[in-house]
Amino acid sequence: MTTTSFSPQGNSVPLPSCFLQLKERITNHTAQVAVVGLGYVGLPFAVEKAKVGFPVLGIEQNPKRADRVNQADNYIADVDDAELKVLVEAGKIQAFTGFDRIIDADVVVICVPTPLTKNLTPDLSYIESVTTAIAHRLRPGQLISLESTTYPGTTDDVMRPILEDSSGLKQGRDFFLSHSPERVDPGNKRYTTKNTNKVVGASDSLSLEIATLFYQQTIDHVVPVSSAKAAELVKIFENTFRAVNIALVNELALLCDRIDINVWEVLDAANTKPFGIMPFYPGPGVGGHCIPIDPHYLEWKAKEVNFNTRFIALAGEINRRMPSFVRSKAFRVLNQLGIAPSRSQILVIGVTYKKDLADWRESPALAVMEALLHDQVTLRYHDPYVPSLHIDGHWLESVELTDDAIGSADLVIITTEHSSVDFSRVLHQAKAILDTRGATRHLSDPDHKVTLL
Ligand code: SAJ
Repeated sequence: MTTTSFSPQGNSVPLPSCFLQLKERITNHTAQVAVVGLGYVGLPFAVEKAKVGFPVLGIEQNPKRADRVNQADNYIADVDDAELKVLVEAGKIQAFTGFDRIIDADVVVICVPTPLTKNLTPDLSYIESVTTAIAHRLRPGQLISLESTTYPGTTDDVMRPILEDSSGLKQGRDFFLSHSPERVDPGNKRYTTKNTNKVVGASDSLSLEIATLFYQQTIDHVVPVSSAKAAELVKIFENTFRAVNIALVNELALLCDRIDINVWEVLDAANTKPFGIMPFYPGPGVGGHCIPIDPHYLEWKAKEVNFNTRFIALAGEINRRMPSFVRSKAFRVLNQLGIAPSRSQILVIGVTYKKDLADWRESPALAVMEALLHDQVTLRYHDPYVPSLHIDGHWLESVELTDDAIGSADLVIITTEHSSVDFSRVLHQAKAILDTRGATRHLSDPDHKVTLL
């Protein structure tokens, strides 16, 4: 193992001994890894590290979650129950709610939420509080790596000062700091934590080297970039790319509604082009804790240099408009049936933010349902993943999708197209359907029951 590096003047300088020790512990998988935040990013990450032999400490603020991990009671769909059980029973993964054990960690990976405030500005409170807790326990030879999606500059300009000022230690000499954005597509069975290419950035060469080495132990392909802020921007660009393209097809759906063209037929045909296009489809809006949120982190940062990221603002505006468009289209259908909305019975199918997941955070279906409830619609919903919901003072329980539940509704609105739902049966039994996901677009509809978004 090389023990020297070269200064900008070309002189050979000895590598810090703490760097060499950390490198050795990472290479032989004895490095103690701490994962802060055991959610849909942190828990799968912890499992991957423990599977190759790293001892993993989970730091989870929610005591119920920490207990469930220690009982090997899995709560993340992308984690294999049996794998977690084996690792917990072998003592390879332990969860704690406090930060005291951080001092034992050689590598600390931070996977905490980065939400927005009510006026769409970044809320770094989780990152700041976790970084402060780590800083009070920081010791030479530790690698701190932020995985949370955030604006360019968070790692270097927010975290680094907290870590250095509280500890008196110096990045790149005493401790190492990197950004490696999570790239988890919840529910994606093909791409997992292990085989999803991973970008890693750091603003000094030793931090970049040691972070790249760390991620290479469990991820097939690691992509180093020259700085933490470049890595932060990579991820924000990825999500902005999606938000803008989803907004483009949503805007196309709004136009097609005006000029009476089937937007699904147009998109399906456009996507037959073998190059230069990528499938996106309209929907009732954009949910989850990434796409509707992350681009606004960049929008906020750009404003600091008096730059208006117009695509991000416009995409957000169009995507946020979709739930009210669904409401207005539903009322148009009811009016054509001669039914006043306040006297109508509506069944909503699917309330999660996207199909085959039990996650309804920021789900556009909830915005649609809230609007319908405001209009005194008699509303029921069915979602196999969500047994009950509390919306705007209403407590609703998912109804069984019986023929009667479908047939007794004046209108069925499909807001999430779960694979477990038999949409042919829904089409057969329903009086009328507003399909916001194109789930029925390839089914025969001789009685013209379906209105597509
Ligand atoms: N949506 C549409 N039309 C589309 C695609 C998506 O309306 O053509 C909607 C979905 O229904 C959902 C929302 O947009 O409500 C977001 O869906 P998504 O799959 O783009 O986002 P997430 O949050 O489930 O996962 C994404 C990742 N997804 C993919 O790459 C396919 C990826 O962008 C990030 O790794 C991840 O967010 C993250 O953690 O940032």
